[in-house]
Amino acid sequence: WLLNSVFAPRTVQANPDGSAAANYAWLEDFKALQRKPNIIVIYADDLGYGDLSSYGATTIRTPNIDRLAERGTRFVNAHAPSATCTPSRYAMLTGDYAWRASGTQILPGDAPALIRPGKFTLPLMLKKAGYETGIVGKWHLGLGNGKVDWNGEIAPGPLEVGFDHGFFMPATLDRVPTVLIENRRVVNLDPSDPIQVDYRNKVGAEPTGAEHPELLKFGADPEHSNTIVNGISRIGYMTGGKAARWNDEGLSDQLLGKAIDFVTERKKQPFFLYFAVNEPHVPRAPHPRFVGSSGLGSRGDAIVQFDWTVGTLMKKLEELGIADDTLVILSSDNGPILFDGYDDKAVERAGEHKPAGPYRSGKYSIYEGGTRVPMIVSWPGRVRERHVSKALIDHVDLVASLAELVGQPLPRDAAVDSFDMLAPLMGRSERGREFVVEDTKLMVTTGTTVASSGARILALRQGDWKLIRGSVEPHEFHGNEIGTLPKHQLYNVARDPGERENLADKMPELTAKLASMLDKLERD
Ligand code: NG6
Ligand code: CA
Repeated sequence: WLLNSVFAPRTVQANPDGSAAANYAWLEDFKALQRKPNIIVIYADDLGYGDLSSYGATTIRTPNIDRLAERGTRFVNAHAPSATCTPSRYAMLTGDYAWRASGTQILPGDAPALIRPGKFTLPLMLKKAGYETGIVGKWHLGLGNGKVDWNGEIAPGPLEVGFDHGFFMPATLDRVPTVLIENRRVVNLDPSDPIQVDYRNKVGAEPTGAEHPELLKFGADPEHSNTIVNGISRIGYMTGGKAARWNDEGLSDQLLGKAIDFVTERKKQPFFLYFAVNEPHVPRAPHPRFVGSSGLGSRGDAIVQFDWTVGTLMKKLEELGIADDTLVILSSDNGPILFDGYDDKAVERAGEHKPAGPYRSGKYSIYEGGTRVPMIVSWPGRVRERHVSKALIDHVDLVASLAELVGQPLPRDAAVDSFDMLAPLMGRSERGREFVVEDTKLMVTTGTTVASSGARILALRQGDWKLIRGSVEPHEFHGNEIGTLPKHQLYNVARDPGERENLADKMPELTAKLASMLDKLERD
């Protein structure tokens, strides 16, 4: 039964009562709509399953996101495709799991474009359906063809893989260059102060965190102790581009402003906005008006800032009269982490707060905490309201599901891991995927930086069962267990959400069956 259901064709599934046709009346309904819905994907960075009050957080309050959940469907079994940023975003945007491709580990800020022009992507598909597409925020999928010239045209990048507009950061908050790019150019670049970036050797004469810790707003580990920008030492060295550097405390407002401009200018046409916010990724430097707002230090304050951002954007949609025409999907690229390189007291201030909720570990981990993330979908009058869905779903499914929504065919051999989950996404069916593959990589040091370029660790979720493929001795990174063991692990995540009772020895047959299923999935 396992194998048959896994390899079932990528078709729309009937509801449990079998009444597929009747259940699809709503789909026919909105296919007949004159206007296709706008689509906004709000993708948080390192936000955990337990970080929102609608997901059980009691210390942090997130009223704006909770309201979105009340007006829509809240998923409790949703997965980011991977336990770190680059592979999750790669999978979400292409519909292919990252482990099928090479080079899909956490990228340095000067890495070449990972999604090559010509590859089928979510924004490309939506463009074909008449959407204007934009990204605002974190890219972290590489730029250019090798050596990027930050002072010239930067391509390929988002514009070469389906986005009409881009206002984005090359990589992460903690990586150089700490500048924003609009379409193909660095914003506010003064040609007489050119940017140079190097991930191995120091460039220019600017102080580093390692040399001048007294210049820092907060301390950092050796990997985060290179060039200091805005009182924060980063991963990698840069010089020049002084006028172009972002201000961490104001960045969130700046990105929100761009997101608001994007939707305002396009309120008459269907648009797709990928709003990739940074909260609560390190370094956490929220705007002063949020400092102290959570009682949990800067990580909690960053989450409150994110909540406010979501509320402000939603209010704008209402003011523009397009709230009812806009499908909003809010989720996170991977699970949570408290300490991730900066001494911001996130661990000490966490108190009783459980960033991964009931799940084990968080970012970087193959345990549920690594990829089980909050996911909220809302579209007033269309997506079921006040609904909690247990459907198993993965961000890799957005491509096929949204293609179904806008009536676009998927080319053969494209988006191979993406299933049409439109019915569950709309809160109309509890039947999600038959299986999900969870993914991470071991963190290793290459040169002076640490990246997830080690062994790939995979797990298979099938119904309530989870097999973690045997790999290496236990590892941990920044206090999060990676979840590796030399032998396979088997858990029942419904009865044992914390993955404490390894049933592999007790249930060797199921273990072997799931392991061979995972092998087959990987091969095909
Ligand atoms: C790691 C960084 C970490 C973070 C992560 C990427 C070190 C020691 N740690 O390499 O701070 O930037 O990469 O996070 O360098 S992610 O959410 O974009 O995947
Ligand atoms: Ca992340």
